[in-house]
Amino acid sequence: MKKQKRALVTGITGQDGSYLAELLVGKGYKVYGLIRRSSNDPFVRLPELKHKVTFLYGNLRDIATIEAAIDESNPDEIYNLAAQSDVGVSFKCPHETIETNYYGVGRLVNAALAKNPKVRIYQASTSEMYGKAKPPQNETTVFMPVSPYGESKLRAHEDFIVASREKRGAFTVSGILFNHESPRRGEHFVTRKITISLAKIKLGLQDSFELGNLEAKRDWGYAADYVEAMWKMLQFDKPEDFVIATGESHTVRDFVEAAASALGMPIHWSGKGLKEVGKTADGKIVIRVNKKYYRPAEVHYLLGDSAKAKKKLGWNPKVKFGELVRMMTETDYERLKRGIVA
Ligand code: NAP
Ligand code: F7E
Repeated sequence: MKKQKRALVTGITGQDGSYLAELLVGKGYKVYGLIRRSSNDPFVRLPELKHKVTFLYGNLRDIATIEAAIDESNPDEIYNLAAQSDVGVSFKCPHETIETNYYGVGRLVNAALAKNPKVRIYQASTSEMYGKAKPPQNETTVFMPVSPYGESKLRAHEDFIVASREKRGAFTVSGILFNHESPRRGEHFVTRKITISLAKIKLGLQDSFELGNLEAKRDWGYAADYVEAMWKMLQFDKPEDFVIATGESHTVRDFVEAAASALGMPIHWSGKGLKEVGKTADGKIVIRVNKKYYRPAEVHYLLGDSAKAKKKLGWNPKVKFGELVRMMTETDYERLKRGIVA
């Protein structure tokens, strides 16, 4: 009989963690998830899955808990999804960001390789590492991060993922994932903020909301497609890094317009810069621009080229921008209509 594979997933209570846990459980893995004492009840909305995952208390900032989780789970594969993942917050909390996203990765990788040098490790790297680099960005593009978040992820990628692979022969890989979203996306990220706010406005539960930079361009894909790529990277015959993206880029403004259209409530813009507003057909102001949501340094244009993943992993995004925006907007509208807050 084939041995049941064992996976340890950090960040399992996050957006990607929940989709990845579903995928791995579906593939017959024994799944362990690292959770913090302060984490929300994991999988409150996925009760069936909750009973199929073994949760272990731990924190990437605490080496003893990492070692204990590795001992107990004895994993064949580790997916490190845990992070202080909010780029805007990273400017305000650089220490916490670096502690978790840089030193935390070092603790996990070193402890895992000390226990089992053959363990396969996936690191959640990011398109934020490209920063100012000219689009389209792929595996050969030079990284130019502009935020503490991007910097922390880049340092972890180079010092622990690439270095362990090249100097120790370890199976350590980075998925350089561009933005990916879903109805499970955290509410402080711009896509979910937009879909929740517009759905509330449509239902008469809110009058208006504020945004920052409307011109930033992102390559937005669907999280469930992206966790499949993570798994494929750890099944590949060699440890290599891969860019995962849709190859389409849209502005924040495009996202607002598509979400508003999905609700049958088109937005008309007027004014410029910080004075710009978005109005509904009856002239009611529903969107304002507020400097508070601008970042000290912005990544203006991300557009990923995932030709390598397509060729070597056979990975393709199934859901593109239009369908993603509709899915997120309709899900939030239906939830709010039934009185479910998030
Ligand atoms: P997310 O929803 O913000 O989830 C982050 C997870 O990390 C949560 O489960 C959180 O646990 C956990 N965490 C935070 N600090 C921790 C610590 N010190 N110790 C242990 N766990 C900790 O993020 P996501 O969107 O699923 O993203 C998953 C990973 O991919 C992250 O590393 C992110 O940086 C990276 N990434 C995301 C994207 C994207 O577009 N989504 C793109 C590229 C890369 P609590 O529940 O306890 O807070
Ligand atoms: O911002 C602009 C903001 O916070 C997207 C994380 O998953 O993807 C994510 O990072 C854009 C930025 O995501 C608001 O300035 C305008 O240009 O949704 P976001 P992000 O910063 O791209 C990468 C790949 C990751 O790795 C990260 O973990 O939208 N923007 N107005 C706003 N952003 C927010 N959050 N809120 C606003 O009101």
